[in-house]
Amino acid sequence: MTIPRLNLADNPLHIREHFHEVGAVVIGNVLDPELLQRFNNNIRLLLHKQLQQATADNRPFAEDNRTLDELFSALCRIDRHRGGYVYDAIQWLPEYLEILSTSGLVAASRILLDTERVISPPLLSWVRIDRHGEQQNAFPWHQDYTYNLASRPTITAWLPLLDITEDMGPLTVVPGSHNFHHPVEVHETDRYASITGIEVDELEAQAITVTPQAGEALFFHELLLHRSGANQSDRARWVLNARWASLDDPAYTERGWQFRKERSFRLLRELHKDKYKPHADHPAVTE
Ligand SMILES: O=C(O)CCC(=O)C(=O)O
Repeated sequence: MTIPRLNLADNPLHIREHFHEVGAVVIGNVLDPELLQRFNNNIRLLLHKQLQQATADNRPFAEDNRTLDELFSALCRIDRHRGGYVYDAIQWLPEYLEILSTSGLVAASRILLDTERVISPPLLSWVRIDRHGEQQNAFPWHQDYTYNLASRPTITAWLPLLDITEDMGPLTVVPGSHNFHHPVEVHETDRYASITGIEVDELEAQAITVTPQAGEALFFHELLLHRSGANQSDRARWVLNARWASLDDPAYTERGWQFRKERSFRLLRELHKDKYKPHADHPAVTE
């Protein structure tokens, strides 16, 4: 099974059918190239400003011809913390909000969730910048239901800001794996829940990597099994991760559209009682 590559202009029924069968689709032209360019350019400006502070380089932004990735790499080499400031501030750029609110992402989410009424809880979306050697931020095999916790289902859009190549560690997924809801074992102080009922070797044998290009988006179901790849290249992997939920889920409305805001697994315990297993060394908190 492969991941279908479709287009926003395709028949919505056809797009939805593929999504239900495979659990994931790549949809092209979801992002206006001019908007993407403006976004990337303003991230360059953030990087340029941090570099100016960190060095004696006073050249004006208009004369700084370094690419987005060259600037990030230069900044992280000088001061990794400053790279972190940019990471946070990206989400405050107007173009970031513009992408979430006006792009084809909204249209595609409506098609995939089969409703006109979609919502994107802001703290569930972010831009990932994965550099070679920074594997601590890589996600092991998981299903997103553990972290999203908005409507059932919530979908993820994985949208590269720059083209992705195989050596950048693209997302690795198991097509068709969204039909099984795996329990998780949770150690409340851990960052990630551990998925259970999987054989990693078997998953690896069925897994494929997906390399959508800038302007395309990989959409996937909250139960699709996937993991991060390891970036082996000398460039960073720039990806916007957005989540979309449906307002047609009465249980989501009933709890006031709460979603997972903090590292805690409280909401997971409440919403997926039958899937939540406390880790043997650390009994579940009962508040
Ligand atoms: O981009 C990645 O490496 C992981 C993203 C992911 O697993 C997710 O957003 O659920």
